[in-house]
Amino acid sequence: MSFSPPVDASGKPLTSNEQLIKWVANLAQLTKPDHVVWCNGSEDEKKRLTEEAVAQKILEPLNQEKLPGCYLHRSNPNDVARVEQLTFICTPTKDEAGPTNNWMDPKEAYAKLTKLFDGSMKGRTMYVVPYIMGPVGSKMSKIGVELTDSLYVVLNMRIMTRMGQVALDMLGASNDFNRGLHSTLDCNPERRYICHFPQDNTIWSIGSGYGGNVLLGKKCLALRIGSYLGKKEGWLAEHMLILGVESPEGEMTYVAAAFPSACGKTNFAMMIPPKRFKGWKIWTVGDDIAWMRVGEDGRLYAVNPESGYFGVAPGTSYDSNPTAMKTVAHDSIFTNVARTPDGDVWWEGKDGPIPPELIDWKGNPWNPKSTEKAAHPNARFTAPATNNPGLSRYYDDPAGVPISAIIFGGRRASTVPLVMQAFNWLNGVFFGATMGSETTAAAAGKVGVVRRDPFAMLPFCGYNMGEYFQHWIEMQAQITNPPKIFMVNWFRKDKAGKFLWPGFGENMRVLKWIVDRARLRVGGQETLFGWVPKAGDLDLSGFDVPPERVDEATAIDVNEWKIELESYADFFKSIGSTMPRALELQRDLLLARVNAMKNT
Ligand code: GTP
Ligand code: SPV
Ligand code: MN
Repeated sequence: MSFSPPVDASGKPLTSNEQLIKWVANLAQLTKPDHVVWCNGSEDEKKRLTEEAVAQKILEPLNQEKLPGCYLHRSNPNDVARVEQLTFICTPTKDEAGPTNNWMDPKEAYAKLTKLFDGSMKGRTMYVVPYIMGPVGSKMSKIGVELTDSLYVVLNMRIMTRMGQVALDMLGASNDFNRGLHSTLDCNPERRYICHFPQDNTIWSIGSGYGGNVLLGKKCLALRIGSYLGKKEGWLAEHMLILGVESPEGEMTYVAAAFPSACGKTNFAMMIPPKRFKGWKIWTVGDDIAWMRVGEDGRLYAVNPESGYFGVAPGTSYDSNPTAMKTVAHDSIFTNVARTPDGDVWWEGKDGPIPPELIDWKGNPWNPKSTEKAAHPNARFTAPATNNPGLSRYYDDPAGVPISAIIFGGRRASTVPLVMQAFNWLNGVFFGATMGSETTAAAAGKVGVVRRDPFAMLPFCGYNMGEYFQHWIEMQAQITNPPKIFMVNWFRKDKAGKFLWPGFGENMRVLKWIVDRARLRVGGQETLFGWVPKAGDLDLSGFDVPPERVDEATAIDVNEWKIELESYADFFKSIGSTMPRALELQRDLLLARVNAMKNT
């Protein structure tokens, strides 16, 4: 069998990169596929692979009149989310991975996975998927090649990354590419491992076919390996959306925001401002990941390494996120959603009446009396960024966009107010480092438990979390023109357990204050913990929420904060010797202020 790339009509091979060809050959010898297929990213190839996926029942065509170019995929029911307990950082020492990551010795990991990969592609095809994370030709971009035996992965990678010939051309003869290997094997959780080898720029993933476990450009390269490279090379790889806010006068302000998985990044990045904000427009640069470097003017510039959205379907509707609904209307892949008898898609929280009958995400008949959900709570759509009617025209700019504000936000039923601005960079890093959030369906495990999720990076930081905090602190020296830093919470609840703040488009009211603060043109009230909007600073005109609910959403309860600050102690201690003293002192300072307050 030939492991070499095929030639085009003129006899020119896709690539003559010897290191790449040799590496593919070695891993093909290990995994023993029947065929090796190099992907060039062309339309013809997409058509052919889609037909194959349909023939193999990996994809099910949806109603091509209602949803042109759209397909449904049902994953194995045991394989519906990222698996954090099976995700490993394989560094020479355990300390390099740090206390928040699962660690495996690289030798042991390679040995264990080599056994599993041996012959894992027998009877199957190995696809060679070259891809770029980031705009073509940008010095911020990185190249990866994923070897996979899953057509679902290939077709998703085609949407989520700049895939094919374009990547091989950018790579040229260089050996600097991420080496990704993936095999679905028998999709058995007992044989499921997602292993990262930062020192080798290598990712091996086996035993899963789902999302962040297998689309190796996304969380594995763009965040885990990316954060490691960022530390080494002096930049930031973050779990952040990037959006541009355009005012009616045409002023553009770029904002990056880190919210944990399934906590509102896609929705915020595609927000439609309410009527009151006539003439305001939100442009999406990215909805999940930001790579940020300091520019010559001392500002932080961000690119979105991805070229598509792997977004949460449940809760997405014309009411909550019309931009997303338009984005997924064609050429999209739906995973684990329900299907209507006429080949449309459905999920909990979609517009309109609940259909009387459906095929649920597992492929079983469903009706409104069924006790189970029709779509899996972590059901997703994969859609090309270019489908997005609100796509920023700078989304593809190799230079990135200049960031004026960074926002941290979690899903918190209490304590954390609607919005607060940090006093300074270090205080902002403290906001990021102490972020807490209730767990969601984006990862396997119990949902709704508050856990610390620093920078929304707990599952995605590829090295020691304490050193990551230190990296953020040290970046200040480089960023002479820094963005302002904020904390938000869209998820605070009243005593009856109802959200106090309507969220979604109404978040524009908060964003407007953030933009005005970043541009130093609106007031704020100093509190013990940060700056908050003064009465009247938040634009609440045309808002149908009673003022007392807004007060409750924005309130800061010193007693709750005392408990909150005290709760950081265990977390900081768990980071161990790498925990930056400067952040511990931030906590001590705030606690001292709380205590002083209580004594007066
Ligand atoms: P990942 O793709 O997992 O990283 O998630 P994400 O951060 O992009 O989250 P997404 O925007 O997909 O939102 C996840 C869930 O949060 C959806 O079910 C939304 O309905 C809900 N959500 C998003 N924004 C808001 C908001 O402002 N308020 C409330 N209450 N819910 C929201
Ligand atoms: C997340 O969990 O943060 C996601 C989905 O964006 S996944 O690609 O599965 O990581
Ligand atoms: Mn995410």
